[in-house]
Amino acid sequence: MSEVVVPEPITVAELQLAARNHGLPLEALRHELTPVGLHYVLVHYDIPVVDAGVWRLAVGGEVERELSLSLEELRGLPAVEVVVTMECAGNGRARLAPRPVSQPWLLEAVGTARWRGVPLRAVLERAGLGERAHDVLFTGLDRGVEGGVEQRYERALPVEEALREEPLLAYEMNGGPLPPQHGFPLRLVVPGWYGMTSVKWLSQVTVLDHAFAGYQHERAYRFRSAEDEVGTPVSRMQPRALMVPPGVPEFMTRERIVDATPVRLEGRAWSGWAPVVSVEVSVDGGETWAPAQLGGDAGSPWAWRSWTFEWTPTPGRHLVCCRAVDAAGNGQPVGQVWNVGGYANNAVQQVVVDVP
Ligand SMILES: Nc1nc2c(c(=O)[nH]1)N[C@H]1C(S)=C(S)[C@@H](COP(=O)(O)O)O[C@H]1N2
Ligand SMILES: [Mo]
Repeated sequence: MSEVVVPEPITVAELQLAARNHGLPLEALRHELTPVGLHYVLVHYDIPVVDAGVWRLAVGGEVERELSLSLEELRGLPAVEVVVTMECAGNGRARLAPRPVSQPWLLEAVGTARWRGVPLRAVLERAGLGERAHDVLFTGLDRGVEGGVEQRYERALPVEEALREEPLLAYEMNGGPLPPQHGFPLRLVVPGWYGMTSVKWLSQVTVLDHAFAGYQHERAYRFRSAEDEVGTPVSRMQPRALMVPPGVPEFMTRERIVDATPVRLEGRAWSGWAPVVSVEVSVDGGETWAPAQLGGDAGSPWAWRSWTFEWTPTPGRHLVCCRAVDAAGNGQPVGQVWNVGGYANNAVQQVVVDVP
């Protein structure tokens, strides 16, 4: 039985990030929609305070008409709502050995919310895309220095991705205004993609005639097996199944204590590439697997699906695991697939269970 070990001591720098950026307590997987305060938070720099009365969204670059939209004007446009599971690309990073030093997520950098806003496409159509449009750049109000580079947080989408139906300029989360930490007053939400794409505190949308080559594209968010490689960009979420850890925890180790009576294991599973088509559970550390029962998808193809599994544990120590497969055939490795930035580590969850 191979147990999860944290290979090297956590540094103060990592702890500083971990204390600011919180995850979803795994028991909150019981909620189909994550209560706002339990949704994971990831902020590279500082959370800005924005006066919505003076804030405007600027739309410019390779467009026929530049736009400057107030929050009231955006709220006046036809709105849509979509339930979206969002996961940080660094989820699973702290389980890699050697551990890439950044926000040390274990498994909990995920959440599902109902976002309301204006389809990005509708705003781009109002502005009218120029013929040379290549990328659409999203600029946040937050600033910082990262890897020695002074910057505002910025990410871009290729025009064909930006013009898809689902990307949203969101001003509401679970029925209320965006909370400060989730991007008030407006953020991008790109269903299916890892969270770095969904720029918060949005202030500018700029249509470029070339591929954006900023820090968050060229230095960060690339799969590289060595520092000097060009690598390939991180984009959509790999499949992952997570379970609500059963029973009760031991305070320090978080290992679980479960009675020797039938227990229903439950959790959620998602993929940004295609719908999840199967979840399997192993109660022997990944030696043997059995199918879980799949449930609903929160009414949205971009949201996680619930799953359950009936288990009658025997006394002893067990390593309980779960894994998902999507309709495109993507699955989850049992072992690690290492990369420099520690992105998209979707190795299966392993929960140590003691049955007295
Ligand atoms: N402006 C801005 N947008 C941002 C970030 C940021 O630091 N600044 N972090 C990104 C990352 S890495 C993730 S995973 C998601 C997290 O969104 P959440 O905090 O609402 O869960 O926001 C993305 N958008
Ligand atoms: Mo992230």
